[in-house]
Amino acid sequence: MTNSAPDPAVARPLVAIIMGSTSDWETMEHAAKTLRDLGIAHETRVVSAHRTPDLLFDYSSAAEQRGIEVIIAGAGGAAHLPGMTASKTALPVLGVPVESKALKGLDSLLSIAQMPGGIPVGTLAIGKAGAINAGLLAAAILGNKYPEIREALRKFRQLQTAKVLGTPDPAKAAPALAKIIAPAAKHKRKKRA
Ligand code: RP5
Repeated sequence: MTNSAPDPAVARPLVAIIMGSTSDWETMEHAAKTLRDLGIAHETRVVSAHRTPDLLFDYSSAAEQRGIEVIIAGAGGAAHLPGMTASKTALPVLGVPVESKALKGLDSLLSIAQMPGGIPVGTLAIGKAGAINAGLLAAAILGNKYPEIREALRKFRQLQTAKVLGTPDPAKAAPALAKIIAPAAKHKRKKRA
């Protein structure tokens, strides 16, 4: 039996994107965009490990029953959200270290990655790249069950490869910039003559 992925426009969300603060949205919106581009239904919520610990427990405990299949959790600084979420659910939890002002996200990265054996968090890169990759990794996990999602991910990868191969010379990839600069350079030469 094949599973068909629910229509993202009407469906129950398969992925939950949670974050410690609204200030994390600037980073986490890239995970949401990635899922949207792949047509994966998802929800987004602020759930703080420190400021709303009871909500964190309730949300994480109920996620599986509500039909969520992957949780992406982003947090910065003393980033306990992904690890504590993982401690309350058997669903795969992907952690995104948000770049902190004080330590550039190294604190977030270590807080999320250095889990004790027994409670894993799949930890991605700091910041935007990590948020995008969390979306792609969630798609890869779901792709094992939903063929349309696997296909969407395959198409994304093909397109990405074609884009790189299509612009092998970065100097030729910036004609717009050359057009802006060239007239000014001509003008300067005239003046000197
Ligand atoms: C963490 O503290 C959040 O994940 C956020 O990255 C950081 C700062 O939060 P705000 O003070 O901006 O709300 O819990």
